[in-house]
Amino acid sequence: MNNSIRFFLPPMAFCLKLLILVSLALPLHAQSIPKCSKPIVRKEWRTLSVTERLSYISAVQCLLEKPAITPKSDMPGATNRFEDFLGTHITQTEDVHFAGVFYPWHRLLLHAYESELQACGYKGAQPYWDWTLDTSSPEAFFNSPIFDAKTGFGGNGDWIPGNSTHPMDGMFVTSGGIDIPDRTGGGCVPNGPFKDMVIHLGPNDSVAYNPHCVRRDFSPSFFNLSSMDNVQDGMAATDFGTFGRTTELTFHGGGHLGVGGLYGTITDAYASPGDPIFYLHHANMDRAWWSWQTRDLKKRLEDISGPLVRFDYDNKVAGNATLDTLIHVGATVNITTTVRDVMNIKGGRLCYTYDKVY
Ligand SMILES: [Cu+2]
Repeated sequence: MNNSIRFFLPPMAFCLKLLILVSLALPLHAQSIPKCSKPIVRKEWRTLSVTERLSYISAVQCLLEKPAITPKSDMPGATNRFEDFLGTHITQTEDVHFAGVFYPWHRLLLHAYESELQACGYKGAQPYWDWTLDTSSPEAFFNSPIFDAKTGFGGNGDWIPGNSTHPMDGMFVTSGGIDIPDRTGGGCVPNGPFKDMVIHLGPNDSVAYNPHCVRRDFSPSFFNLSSMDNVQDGMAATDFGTFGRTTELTFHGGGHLGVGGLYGTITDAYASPGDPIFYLHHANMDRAWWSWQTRDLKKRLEDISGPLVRFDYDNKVAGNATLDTLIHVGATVNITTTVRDVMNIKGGRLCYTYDKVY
């Protein structure tokens, strides 16, 4: 064998091996990770046509009519498909709030909920509620199209007196002891497609069978936490840890406490997904995270931190979440995956986008 051939052969063998490897790997790869070529587009509630809004509402009602899938042994109170999602939030609340997985976990939950709405015949994407359009005045907030009695989720509850230390007899304080000085309601959803809607899980961390109505208790000063100023403040964060920790308290808190006040369902840290508006609020949370990510996408598709144990911001108990940290949504879908899998809304298992970013 002359020198030139000897030189030639090993690379040749290597190339062949590579070719075989690549041809074996390609179809597998293509199968497991579908390409996201046509992402569905999430839009702001009021920009949907009336027909689109009504079809979203019917899909939520469809979830309320389908039987629960979660075994009664896990969640005795879960009575319908909507409450499978409520239950998965209740049982994981302490692991997924004030922790690094707050944003990734809720992204996964929303994706699962959106898929379930589509299984109910809904053709669109999960809409979001851009609260910054409604924070200019209390009137703007109260009259937001999201609360419309025909094409929205209904409005504020009737006035119920009381405060966190002296609630009215028989009333449960959902705010976790926070007092809400300018609250205005507290009663059951008074009108619209979800008038007097009943949920069977909660309040708080209970998954026992406990039928009670969904309540609203509008509180304008808390709602102001969801202002554009606070959104811009969040956008200015240069690392995910700061972004997540700050905004969970500001515009995240605004949507929850502003609509839920002292007695409202969406104020409840555990049972907040009992109010269907929760999903529009959290779609906007997700949009805020995506807005922040797109401002330096390459870097921020991999930027994750924040404590594994809630409130453990100094890592005295455990470390921080990483791309390999596992997140889980039970209920109907039963997905367990890594944070990495939900970092990109147009890759991996996710395939959606937003019409606009902050
Ligand atoms: Cu939550």
